[in-house]
Amino acid sequence: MADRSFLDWPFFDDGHRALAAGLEEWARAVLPADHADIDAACRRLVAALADGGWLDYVVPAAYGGAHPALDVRSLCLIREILARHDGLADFAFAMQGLASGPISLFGTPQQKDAVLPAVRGGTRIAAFALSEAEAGSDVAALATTARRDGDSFVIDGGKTWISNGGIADHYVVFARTAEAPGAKGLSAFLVDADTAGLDVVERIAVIAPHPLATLRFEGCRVPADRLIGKPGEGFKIAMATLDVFRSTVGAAALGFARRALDEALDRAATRQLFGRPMAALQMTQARLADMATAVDASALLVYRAAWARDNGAERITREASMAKMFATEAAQQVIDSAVQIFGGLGIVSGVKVEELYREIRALRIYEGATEVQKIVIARQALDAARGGT
Ligand code: COS
Repeated sequence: MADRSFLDWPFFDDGHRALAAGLEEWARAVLPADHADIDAACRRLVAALADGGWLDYVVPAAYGGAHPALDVRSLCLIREILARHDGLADFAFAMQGLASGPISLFGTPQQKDAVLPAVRGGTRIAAFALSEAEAGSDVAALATTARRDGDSFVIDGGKTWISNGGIADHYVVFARTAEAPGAKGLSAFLVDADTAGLDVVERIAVIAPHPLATLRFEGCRVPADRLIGKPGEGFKIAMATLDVFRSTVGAAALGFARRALDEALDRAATRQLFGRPMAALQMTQARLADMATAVDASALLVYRAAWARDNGAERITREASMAKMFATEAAQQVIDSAVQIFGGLGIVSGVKVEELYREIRALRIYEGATEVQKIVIARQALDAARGGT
């Protein structure tokens, strides 16, 4: 049984505790999903998450959501619990949030009406199209262009590593509109998947399978009312969305780590070695102690970031980066230790810790690799030392 004592921390209220208990019960009944066909599994998971009422947490109350604005602690709790049960369920949930986040935060009322109720209802699958072959970490270097032409924008270029690519109903696409060089010349657009000139040119197979694709835009014309926010605000929209969702990546890593710790505790207690349970060996105990401490330290950083945002902090860039970096790196170590405790069994396909070992790897890369988080954290620390914000 995973540790629940963290739910008594002052970051949470009774609503969060009820949410965690309800989702735990639901997850035990419904997960893990059948992953045989990943696209179909994702579609079913999105529908099931909607039926369970869990997608109410990815949109604001005005569009059927559970809270007036996105409650980051709820998003983190949900990702943590889903990840502990089934990485693909976490993925399906997270993408509905990340790829509707720019609309929730910056969309026009018309865009919100068109997208948010359907995302919440599980009838519209969402994708966030930022990364390019030559611009993932360096967002300001994006090369995809959007040229104004009368009442439309015409998008040309390519995107890659796009989660839900191939099954999404819409993509939030970031492109250069060139109001200024670099970060100040990007804009965001809501592009329906069936728009002429937008093609899925490659599906990418990865170590922990989920829908992932490369997209090509060739003369892809979208009405001007598909612009999200103002021209030139794309970088800010991307970063503000990532501020919210980066903490949730840390939360997913935390869920994977908690599961690995549970599996390792169970294994250490039951596996006999040198005539006694493995847990009696001090080397095993040392490992378990490090794992348990890493889990709690991750939880503190994740829920601190989420709490700060929910309590009105306008930007939680530093807190979110710390949470994402620490929790994903720590989870990798925790899971590696769990595999070690399992010995040969830990690398057998289909054994839970083997699955976690594959699941965790991408989280140290996507939504800002660890190296990017270090840049962000160091900049903030240096700014603060110089007397900035
Ligand atoms: N919220 C709002 N505005 C922000 C912001 C945030 N979190 N972060 C930066 N900005 C603003 C800055 O304030 C700056 O505006 P001013 O010049 O008016 O102050 C502007 O945006 C440019 O910021 P910065 O100078 O930091 O831009 P850089 O190009 O140097 O940014 C990093 C570099 C690495 C921080 C950025 O490109 C990044 O986060 N990259 C990783 C992106 C990512 O997660 N990719 C994965 C793809 S999504 S799966």
